[in-house]
Amino acid sequence: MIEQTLVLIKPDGLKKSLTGNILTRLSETRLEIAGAKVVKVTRELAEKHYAHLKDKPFFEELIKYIMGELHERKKVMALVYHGEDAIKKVRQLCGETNPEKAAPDTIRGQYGRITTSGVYENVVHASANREEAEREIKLWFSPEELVYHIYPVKEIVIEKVKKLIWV
Ligand code: IDP
Ligand code: MG
Repeated sequence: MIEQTLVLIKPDGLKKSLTGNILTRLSETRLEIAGAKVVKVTRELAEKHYAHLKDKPFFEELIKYIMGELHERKKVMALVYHGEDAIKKVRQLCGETNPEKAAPDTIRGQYGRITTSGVYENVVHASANREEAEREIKLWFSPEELVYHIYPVKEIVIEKVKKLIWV
């Protein structure tokens, strides 16, 4: 089954200069990158992304973490990987949520840590299942930012849209 999955290189991954290493590990999956960009994460985006965790005691710290407030890097790298069984392949490579429990040869096992204040700094996010992947890809990317579409799209005409262009 051809799937797409969202990967985020979290602010700790960027601060630790792990982007290249993480992309190299992800290339082991032989999946294709369908989209990639650097995103400044607003509180609104962070809260939507982690909406399912809003009742957890670590929610506020998690929002600060993904917004980059713990790492002086107010951005994440967002990627969509595309191909056969993409969700499971990427998730397995990332490893368990708790970086101390993640197998040592997974990305989280290699590079993650738990801070003294209890945040799981696990350097990457990966969609957990098909429903989550669809919701997250549509939250982080517009169809125009992806080279392959597995979810239906439609064309609309927008007039009088304010945008930046090169002068
Ligand atoms: P996942 O990232 O493996 O899918 P989720 O349960 O969706 O795990 O949690 C989202 C993120 O919240 C995790 O990646 C981790 O950074 C953080 N997190 C999850 N559970 C805990 C916890 O028990 N303590 C501290 N942080 C946690
Ligand atoms: Mg999750």
